[in-house]
Amino acid sequence: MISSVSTWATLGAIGMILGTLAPLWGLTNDPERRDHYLVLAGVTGVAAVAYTLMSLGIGDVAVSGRIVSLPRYVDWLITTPLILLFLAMLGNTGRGSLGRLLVADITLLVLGAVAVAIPGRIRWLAFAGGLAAFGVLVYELYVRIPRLASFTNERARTLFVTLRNLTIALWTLYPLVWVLAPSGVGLLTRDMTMLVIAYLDLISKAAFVVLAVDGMDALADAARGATGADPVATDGGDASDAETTD
Ligand code: RET
Repeated sequence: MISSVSTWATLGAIGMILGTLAPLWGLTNDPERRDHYLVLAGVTGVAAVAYTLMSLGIGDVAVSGRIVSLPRYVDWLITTPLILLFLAMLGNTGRGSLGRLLVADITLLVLGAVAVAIPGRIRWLAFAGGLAAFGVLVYELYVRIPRLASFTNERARTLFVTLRNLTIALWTLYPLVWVLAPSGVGLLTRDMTMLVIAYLDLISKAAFVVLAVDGMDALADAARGATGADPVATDGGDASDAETTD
């Protein structure tokens, strides 16, 4: 019998493949923004491979009495940095900001993996550390980047805010699912966890990528100077400025 874990994973793979078509289209039709499209194609492309492996049951390992899909963690380790890289590229915030985002991201994922791997209550400490790193990431995306960013035009700023809000809202649900899943208190079965995570992954990756490709003409406008040549400094452009209102 086909397990529903593999059914949900197959549907996830199909969704990610479809999501990859949009940036591939962009690569051929809008070569000037090649780097942006490559990052976006990487997000759904890597996830498509991970979901294909998961649908075949490849990379499942048993740790502390629980089955963990390695392709899922490897996928997250590659694609969440790419999502953050894309957001940082939109804001032109430079390496410092990107570095802080990536360190927070990798820290929370590693602590999440450690929390799954170690038995007993101590793993909740690792989980709490992951939550703290997530707090740093949200602060950077929500407070610091809007202050430091210089968007090429107003539409690029709107695209950033939309994608940033989508990212924060969806990513907040992952630790919640982690707690409910077999990794945490075990209220959700493995099947249900795969369904919920596949659904979350599809929105946070495929929908993110499609929205991003759809908004790329904002950057094309800026390059053509169609909407005014001056970069738009959003909330001042200096980290010492007053609070942002985004
Ligand atoms: C864990 C547990 C430790 C604490 C936190 C977590 C958050 C994970 C997140 C994952 C996002 C994944 C995405 C995948 C896209 O396909 C590791 C569950 C905070 C935010 C966006």
